[in-house]
Amino acid sequence: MAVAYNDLREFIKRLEQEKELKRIAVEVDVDLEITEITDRVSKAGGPALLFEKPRSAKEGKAYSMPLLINALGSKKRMELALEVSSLDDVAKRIEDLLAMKPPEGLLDKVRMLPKMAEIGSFFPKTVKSGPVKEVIQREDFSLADFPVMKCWPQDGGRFITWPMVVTRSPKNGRRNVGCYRMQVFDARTTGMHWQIHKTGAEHFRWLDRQGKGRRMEVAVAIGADPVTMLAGILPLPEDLDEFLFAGFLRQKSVELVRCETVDLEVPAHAEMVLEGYVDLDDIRVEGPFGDHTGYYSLQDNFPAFHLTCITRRRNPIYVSTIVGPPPMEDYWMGFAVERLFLPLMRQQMPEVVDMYMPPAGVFHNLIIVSIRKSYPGHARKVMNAIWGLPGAMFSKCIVVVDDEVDVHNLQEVAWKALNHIDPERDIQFVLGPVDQLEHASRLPNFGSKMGVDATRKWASEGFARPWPDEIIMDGETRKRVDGLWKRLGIDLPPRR
Ligand SMILES: Cc1cc2nc3c(=O)[nH]c(=O)nc-3n(C[C@H](O)[C@H](O)[C@H](O)COP(=O)(O)O)c2cc1C
Ligand SMILES: [Mn+2]
Repeated sequence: MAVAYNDLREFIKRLEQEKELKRIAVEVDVDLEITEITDRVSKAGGPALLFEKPRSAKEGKAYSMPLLINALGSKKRMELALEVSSLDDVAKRIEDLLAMKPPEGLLDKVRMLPKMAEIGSFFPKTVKSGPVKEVIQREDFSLADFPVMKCWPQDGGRFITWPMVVTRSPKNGRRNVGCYRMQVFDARTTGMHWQIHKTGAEHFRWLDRQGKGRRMEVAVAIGADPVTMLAGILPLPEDLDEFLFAGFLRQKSVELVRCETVDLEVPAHAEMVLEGYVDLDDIRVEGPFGDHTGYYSLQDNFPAFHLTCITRRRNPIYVSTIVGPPPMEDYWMGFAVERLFLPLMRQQMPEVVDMYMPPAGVFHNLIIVSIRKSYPGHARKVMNAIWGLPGAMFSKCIVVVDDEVDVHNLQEVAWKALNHIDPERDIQFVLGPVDQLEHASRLPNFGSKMGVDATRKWASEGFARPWPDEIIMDGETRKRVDGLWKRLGIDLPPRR
């Protein structure tokens, strides 16, 4: 196993060695141009891009810091980030961790020690200082110095798209890290787009519930080792610290430093950190913004984030990402979520064999799950359980198929699912919370979801008719035809 990347720079170096990064020396505008270039590269499966000379014609500005984008936008780069040859290797580690039982006898406890020590060694470590403190700006700073992109034509402004937003729960003091976009309002104020279901929003509600103050401290890190950056987007259970999870994933603690003006810790090796606060009395209109769905998310109210200090490296690298019509970089983030969370899902539902979220479904619109069916109504139990999981709760359509179906083969899924359903009987609608980005639901954040039981139906489910066999040619005939194939002179490979 390789040694974890300490910071973004080590990852960039690795990407360059692997020919997975292209430096762009030409001046390119942060208004729309970077998006158009990155979108083309992204759709073609191209490399990460390091724009060395971002500029803004509108502001009449050449930025002093480069902009990295599409850093995790391929399977290969995601594997490089996690330092594995396949994401299933990480899934396996998570599975092993989950398989740990609480020790029963003394002998068990002794046996557990090495494993516990290993996990203990992944806890975030607070250190005295780090590169993110090379420059500390308490007075003289402005977001106008950062190459923040306007991504799409109808966007309401410039958006910081890959922040690691750190908050602490006013209820229990637990830390959370989430990636919530931030619209730049002015030199020292941004929006804080934590959606209603997300942990940052819950922390903010606790501030209100407790009634002890109107402000909540927030710290925002931009650019770090790739696993820490990824951890901010993972739909972890609310009370699980993303920095701890990042430490587990990279097999090395995340080093943290204390902020200057707020009581929070941030990655010591980050490229830059924005410190500040949100205020219950300062809620503003945010958006619109060209979003994951391939549509604009409309204007809505979100808290304003007030900056009190910026700390950074001497020559920081700004990290951005774009979302929009799929597939884009975020598809690969979703892919990582899918692979890493399969073991977590299986812990609660061992019957789940595999799952797939196709790019066109933009994470939450479609999830296909294969199960080993064991009892009547089993597919519906699985749907209901998925609608209760963090993240997956938003799944608008869930299609459940039998274990022999390859969920990654959409042709096979459609063929079998469409054959197996009696629509009125096998489709179930439920009402519940929907993703805040959902634009078709009857109300914001509330709407219906659909589960399709595409498993083979059983007599114990009231299906009294015989279920036909799937058509499969017998092995003998196949072998004979394989033998004949060359002589037939048909210009095709011998097997489909
Ligand atoms: C590129 C990207 C941008 C995102 N932007 C937002 C956002 O603006 N608001 C939001 O609530 N979630 C956004 N998300 C999803 C959250 O990061 C994700 O739900 C995460 O699990 C939230 O962390 P939490 O569960 O600790 O709240 C984004 C995800 C990605 C990959
Ligand atoms: Mn979280």
